[in-house]
Amino acid sequence: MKNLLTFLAFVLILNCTKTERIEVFKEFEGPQIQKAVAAIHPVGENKISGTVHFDKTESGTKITAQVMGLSEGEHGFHIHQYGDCSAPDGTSAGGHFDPENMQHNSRDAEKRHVGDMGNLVSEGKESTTTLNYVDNHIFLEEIIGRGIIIHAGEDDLTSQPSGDAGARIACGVIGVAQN
Ligand SMILES: [Cu+2]
Ligand SMILES: [Zn+2]
Repeated sequence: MKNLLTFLAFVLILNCTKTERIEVFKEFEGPQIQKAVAAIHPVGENKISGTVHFDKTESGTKITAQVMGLSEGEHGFHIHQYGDCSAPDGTSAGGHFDPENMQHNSRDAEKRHVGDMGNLVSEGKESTTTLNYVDNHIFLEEIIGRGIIIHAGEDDLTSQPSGDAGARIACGVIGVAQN
């Protein structure tokens, strides 16, 4: 009996290696994501290119979009559910990214789809369209791997479920960027 207890105590000591495994898992935890980026590619015959950067800051996620080739006017600009630009019309990106089951709205609204970034406002195909703002609904950890879609028309910020912004003319996938 005494030998058995000694044996069990020995087994318990051996099991201490479990804490070492936990240490190893801690070391393999993914890096803290500070920045993400999506390269924008044309859908179909459109000639659109650009980048959208997402930077984690104290006040929220800083969004910096630079897009070339947009026709003059407003173009709906959203994060869509899937990082899948494979369909010829961009529909593989799914609907607006909406993890909280909200209504479509403007980027300034308190209740909105997380993916609602409003419109890009272009001065014409020859100019670079930019958008810079800080977003308090978008968190890097939940948008990595999802899609960016730019639309042919204006997001009216009210129509459901997606602002009636028309066809999808550009698409990108959000990935981890170098810090
Ligand atoms: Cu969209
Ligand atoms: Zn929406």
